[in-house]
Amino acid sequence: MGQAFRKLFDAFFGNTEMRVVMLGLDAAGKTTILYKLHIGEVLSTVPTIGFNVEKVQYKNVIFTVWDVGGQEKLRPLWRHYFNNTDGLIYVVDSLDRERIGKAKLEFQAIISDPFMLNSVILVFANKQDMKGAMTPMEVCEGLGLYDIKNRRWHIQGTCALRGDGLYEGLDWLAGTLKELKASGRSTSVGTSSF
Ligand SMILES: Nc1nc2c(ncn2[C@@H]2O[C@H](COP(=O)(O)OP(=O)(O)OP(=O)(O)O)[C@@H](O)[C@H]2O)c(=O)[nH]1
Ligand SMILES: [Mg+2]
Repeated sequence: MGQAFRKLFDAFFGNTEMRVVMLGLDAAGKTTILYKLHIGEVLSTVPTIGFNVEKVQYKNVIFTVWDVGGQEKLRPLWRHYFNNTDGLIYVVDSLDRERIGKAKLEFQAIISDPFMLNSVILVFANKQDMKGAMTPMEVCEGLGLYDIKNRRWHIQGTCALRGDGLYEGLDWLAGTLKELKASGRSTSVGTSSF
């Protein structure tokens, strides 16, 4: 579809495009989530070196989702994906209690970056299918979400393998981004799905 026609088509059907960056420590489940959303299937993944990017249509929102490798040596590259980002999806391996402190440090660094100050924050507390996983509330506390001021955030428990919670998360993201775009302002309300 030509670009002008695409814009007309989107305007007519009320489609909105949103750029979302998905980050989190290695093995949190980012690539699994991306392809579960994009093709509806669980692909066998290898650690991402660099990034994957796919468009995901949900209702009348077209999300361009950037999934960036989370290994320690790759994390300095995350900031190159920050510009023009409407939303952050931060994925946490809820089974990884040992690294929740590390996950918090990286998370706090992302959300305080000047290029990320306007992005809304969706946290996926992933791997909820695993026995012994932290609950979304524990992940919430672990990341320090309650201390966030003047930002829109939401936490959602997910199981990427089954797809549980993923669309609920996108629903919140779409609704919140549309609301903010319509009002031209942001508010400091956090919500959770425990
Ligand atoms: N049990 C369980 N395993 C999951 C879930 N989501 C992902 N995994 C597994 O976790 C492992 C890592 O998943 P990836 O999607 O490759 O992780 P990633 O966040 O992309 O990792 P990097 O690319 O290294 O940053 C894979 O073996 C997945 O099958 C989940 O919800 N439950
Ligand atoms: Mg990956």
